[in-house]
Amino acid sequence: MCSGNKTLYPVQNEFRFNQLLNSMWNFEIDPDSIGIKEKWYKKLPKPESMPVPGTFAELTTKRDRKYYTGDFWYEKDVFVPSFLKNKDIAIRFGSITHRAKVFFNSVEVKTHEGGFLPFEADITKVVKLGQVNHLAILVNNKLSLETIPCGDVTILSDGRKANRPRFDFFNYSGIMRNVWLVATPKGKIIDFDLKYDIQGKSAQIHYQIYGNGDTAKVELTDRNGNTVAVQSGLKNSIDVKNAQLWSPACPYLYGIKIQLLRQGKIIDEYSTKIGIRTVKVLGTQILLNDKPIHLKGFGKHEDFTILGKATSESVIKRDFECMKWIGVNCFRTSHYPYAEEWYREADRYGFLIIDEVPAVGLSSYNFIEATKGKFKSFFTNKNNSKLEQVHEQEITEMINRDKNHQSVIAWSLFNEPESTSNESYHYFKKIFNFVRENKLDPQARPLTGALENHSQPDTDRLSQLCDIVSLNRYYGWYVKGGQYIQEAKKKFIDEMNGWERLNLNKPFIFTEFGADTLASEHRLPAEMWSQEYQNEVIHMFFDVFKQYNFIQGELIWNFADFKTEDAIVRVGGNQKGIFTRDRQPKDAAFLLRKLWK
Ligand code: GCB
Repeated sequence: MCSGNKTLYPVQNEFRFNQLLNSMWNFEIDPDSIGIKEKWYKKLPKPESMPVPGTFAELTTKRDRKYYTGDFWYEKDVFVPSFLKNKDIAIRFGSITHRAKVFFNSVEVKTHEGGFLPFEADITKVVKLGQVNHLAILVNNKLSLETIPCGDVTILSDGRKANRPRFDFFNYSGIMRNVWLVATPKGKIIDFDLKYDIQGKSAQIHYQIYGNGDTAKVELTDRNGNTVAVQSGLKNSIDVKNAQLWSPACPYLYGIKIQLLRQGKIIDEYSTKIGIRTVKVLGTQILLNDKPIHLKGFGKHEDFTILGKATSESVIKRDFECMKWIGVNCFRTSHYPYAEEWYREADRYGFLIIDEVPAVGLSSYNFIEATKGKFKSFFTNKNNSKLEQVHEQEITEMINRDKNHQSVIAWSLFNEPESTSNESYHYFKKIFNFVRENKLDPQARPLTGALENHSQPDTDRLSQLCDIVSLNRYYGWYVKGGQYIQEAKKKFIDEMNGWERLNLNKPFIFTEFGADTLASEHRLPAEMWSQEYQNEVIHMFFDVFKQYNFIQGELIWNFADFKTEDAIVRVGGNQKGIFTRDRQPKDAAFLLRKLWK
């Protein structure tokens, strides 16, 4: 069982109530961090309006606001109806980027570190029922080497702070996911674990319910709502004869209804959808329901024009429709856990997810310098114990949040950290042991992490920790691009021969490969940045993939173009998308559709 924040996705029934608080909120920046001293949590002095979910950086017309770094505040009046008396009442945030202090009726009720995972602020003791209450949140978006994602802050000549991300996506911040008022009974279901066994045509669902009742009743229903099985007890197994398994080809979902009882009386209820499936690694194969599966898909971002990283169910739907059209079965939530609505929809669509913690930028070189051989160990710096603690907290919260999604098939514990030194090995050994020894995931799904180009067969130290070895490779782009693409292919084959010789007996997947491409550019012969060149790079990679039978998947970088910081190698952001930022196909989309279908 995981420790840390436990916050089930809100549901509404006889026992539970929730109300979305999304709308225009009040907003004010606090560049001198005077808000606490001047009691801004009572009332903001000069607020402007700001959408929740939303992010100021994508909405402003001013550069200093776009890159604003530091403290800022949100404020909202919340009416809490009196029929919620005798309930536990909380405000639930889908996430706040990167850290938050929550005040309710001027009382500090919660602080939370980490910008991509949900948390609840319990307001039961301070709420005024049947009245308008005041909610205020102090947010801070500064990057540091002690938190994830990593970066630092520089001071500009006019005294303003400026974030320097050590990662290649725009550091959008604020309240970018849903916010709810939630009410739950005093005696309640706090959490539940599910585990599956499949034998031939039947399956067993092993469940454990955490809560303050003496027993539970669990009902499984089929797609049409007919009862399949009923079981009782806080910990037990349900036999399912003729089980319909969940897979990308057939994402069959059962309904599960959990009722918690105390002295024979139902005190709480929680319902959701589940799919029966198993995931294992066996030798060099990844097995879904005991059958080998080849992963085809993308590294993605939560990113869209005007929205930044703000959750939009329309974007989720469009992305998944494009992914179905192109014929993929998998994506990685590079480089942070996405909003919960992505996973709920992936369960329905049948996409497999490699769920990634925001451990990006743990390196003394950045992703471009990475190819230039600059080296200074990141993990010798004195901030590592704080970093490790935050890293572990975020892994715990991610697994806790997502463990019951059938779409999640693996956990990615890092993206491109320093990976060749003793220090990094020891740091990550602790991180991987933390997950395994504490049995954070009841289903013990495979662990992985994305390795950058320094991790060659003779230098890498982290693949030995991984159940699946994930490589990010840019042969034909950062390594020997354009007219040198043949050399790139040779180097790539040399590397893969090296891995083959090591005979790690583990599945390998490619979690990144690709080329920046402007949708406007055509060139004959192909040149870098043109659509023809993106196709050439894809052909080159697929040609090499088919030569090695331990390669079990390819997730191309990236699903769509996305916003980054300004840089001389970025034209309006990263252009490696197979779709444009507004989700229209580049030529490569038609090529991949052929290769993947
Ligand atoms: C990488 C990073 C990713 C970048 C990508 C690129 O290796 O993991 O965040 O966006 O390269 O396009 O440079």
